[in-house]
Amino acid sequence: MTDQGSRIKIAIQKSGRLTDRSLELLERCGLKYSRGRDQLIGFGENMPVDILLVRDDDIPGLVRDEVCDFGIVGLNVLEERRLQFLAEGRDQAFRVVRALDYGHCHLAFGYPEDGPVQSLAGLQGRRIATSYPRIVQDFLQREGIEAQVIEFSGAVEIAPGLGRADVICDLVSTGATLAANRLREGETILESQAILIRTVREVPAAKAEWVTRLLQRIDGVMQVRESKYVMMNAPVSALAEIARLLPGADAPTVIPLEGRGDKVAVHVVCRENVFWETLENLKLVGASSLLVLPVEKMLP
Ligand code: PRT
Ligand code: ZN
Repeated sequence: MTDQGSRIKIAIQKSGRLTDRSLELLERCGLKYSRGRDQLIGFGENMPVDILLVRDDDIPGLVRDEVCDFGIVGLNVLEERRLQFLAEGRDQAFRVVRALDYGHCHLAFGYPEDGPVQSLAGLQGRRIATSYPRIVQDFLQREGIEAQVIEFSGAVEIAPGLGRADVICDLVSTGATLAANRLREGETILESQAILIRTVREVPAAKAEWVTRLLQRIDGVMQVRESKYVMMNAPVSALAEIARLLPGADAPTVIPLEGRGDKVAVHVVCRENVFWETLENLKLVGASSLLVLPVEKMLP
């Protein structure tokens, strides 16, 4: 596993909001790694996969330049970089593989509570502070609004208070930061979450097998998050009704119960969470001895 040409490199955020969940995802795919002394690389010990720990803003470029085969980054960063690369004449810099369902937030306007601008209609000719100038400019252009976009690399929410902008456009998750700065949340221009990207070119043949395995494992990890294994006893006559009641269920396994006449054991994987109401409804159609178990791993 020392041949660099056959090792898959994945760029993730070094220290920030996406770091823990990204490492957890790779660990749940079975990856065991040791960190180098500089802490910038996690060397895979049991799979030919290495992790590069970098600033999130650098991840799209590392994948575009094929320094890394994969990257995990917020859609907000990805979209901002995509527009930048497009302006530089590179329309295909990376491919989106999967939305990973963590790191959820949205890019929205924030209007000073007692300011003159309270909606898109008032933006014409105003100053907008943001860390995502290209996404905002792109949105304004599509809406036919002419406004001055001022780039801030951080602390965007204090720009109106400093007199540097009339309005902001920033990431929001709980809304607490906007409220603390007396800003009212306005229109959302982008819904974001962590995204897995890969190089435009196919990986070399030496890596292909492990790439396939890794992607399958990522799918498996994502599927089991909500999946449940449900077991119950039930009358044969209730099988159709049971299948209808179970959310996202695969074809159930039906096992005869020794000496129990028309009763069978039903085992089924549900790809959505199973709530108490569902169990109560199953009981109403004749099911008994209901058991719901979490699913640890899954491979289609
Ligand atoms: O050092 P590096 O450049 O790698 O990190 P960073 O500081 O640029 O990014 P980081 O770690 O703050 O966020 C990484 C990614 O997490 C972002 O690109 C988003 O995709 C995602 N994410 C999810 C968020 C938030 N939620 C979030 N709430 N990124 C930032 N915020 C900030 C927001 O900018 C604002 O300041 O949190 C504040 C608002 O939060 P609420 O809860 O008060 O609304
Ligand atoms: Zn960043």
